[in-house]
Amino acid sequence: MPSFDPTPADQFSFGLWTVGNVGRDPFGDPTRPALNPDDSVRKLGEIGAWGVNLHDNDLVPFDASAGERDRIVTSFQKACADNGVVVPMCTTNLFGHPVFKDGAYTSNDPKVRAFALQKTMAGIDLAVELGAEIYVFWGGREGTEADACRDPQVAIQRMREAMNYLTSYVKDQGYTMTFALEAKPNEPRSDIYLSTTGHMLHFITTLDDADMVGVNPEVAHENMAGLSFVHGVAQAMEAGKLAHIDLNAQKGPRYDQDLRFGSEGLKEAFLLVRLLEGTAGNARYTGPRHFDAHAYRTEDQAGVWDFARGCMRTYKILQARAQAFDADPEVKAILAEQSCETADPLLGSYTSEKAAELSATSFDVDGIAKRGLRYEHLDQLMIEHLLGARS
Ligand code: DIG
Ligand code: MN
Ligand code: MN
Repeated sequence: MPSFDPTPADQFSFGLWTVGNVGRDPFGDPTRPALNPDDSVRKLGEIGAWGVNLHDNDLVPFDASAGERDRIVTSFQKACADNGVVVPMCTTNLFGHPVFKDGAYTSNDPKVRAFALQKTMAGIDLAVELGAEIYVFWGGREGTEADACRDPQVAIQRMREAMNYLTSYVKDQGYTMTFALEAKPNEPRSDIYLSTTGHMLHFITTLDDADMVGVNPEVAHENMAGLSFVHGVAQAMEAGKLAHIDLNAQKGPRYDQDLRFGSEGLKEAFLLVRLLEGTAGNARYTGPRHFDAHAYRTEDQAGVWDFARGCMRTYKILQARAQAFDADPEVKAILAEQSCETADPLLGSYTSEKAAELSATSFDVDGIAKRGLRYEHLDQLMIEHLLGARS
């Protein structure tokens, strides 16, 4: 049995807020003590994680003085260096403080929008100081309950204004930074603007610096919308816009569960890892594999590290299963049948000659329709690889 121990080459990362989750939920108090960021980094290094991510206030308290901020950052940088852990991604907490209760960049109050920009610029400065080159934007409060409160078109325009302002700030400072926009359909707001990865991919095309901006899809969030996460990630990859990814698990459309990767939706997790690792022959995703998830509320600190190890181990097991699946001669034979037809000369780029020939072509539609595609056997082979019944 191969080793499924994580290596830096796997680029597995966790947010401070994930392993530091204290088990609070809307109906219950914390079940675990808060973790010191430096201790989290040390433990992440011990279990083989490559990177640690953070919101500004996961590390620097909202009301910290400049001196306290510098002391905390210096200590954290040392912890990262001492434990061989990098900081690939940072983001801004624009959802915790009551000031953001009706949004940050989309708030009706221009002072709130200005404060959100100020806080984000400081967060980007911190990211650069820590060596991060990916900056995530998750608009947890960018939404509504009372939809009459603002024209949703204006909300999009305010988001665009904020993104354009902030990419200009990055360029003005001479930073190297890619923005990664993270969609979610709802929670904590009744509806959140730019609710899926698809919405974000279009929104990016309307930005001044679209080349600096990609997406950060999350398994749970697309599943909350009842969508195929694999198809959303595939569209982002095909567009060259998969800047980052939040891996976790979700038991169908319900509240955001942020469960251990692969603990639900195993078939989708397998197909996701197959896509990201390119075992079927597509270009491999080369960015961080970030587990934006947390341990069950039932767990103590030891259980948190069981959770973290489980995320990484399941990813590597699925990677091995996907490699075996795509190397399976029976799988290859069925997939080869699918591409047996050489590309029909009538397809591809349009010419008037081709169109005329196509219009004059007669098709054996009944003959084509009768063809069995052997997908039942193909999917059964996948299930058997997943269950370890084939290797
Ligand atoms: C929630 O899925 C969001 C926040 O945890 C954070 O802003 C972002 C970073 O991955 N994901
Ligand atoms: Mn996330
Ligand atoms: Mn989530």
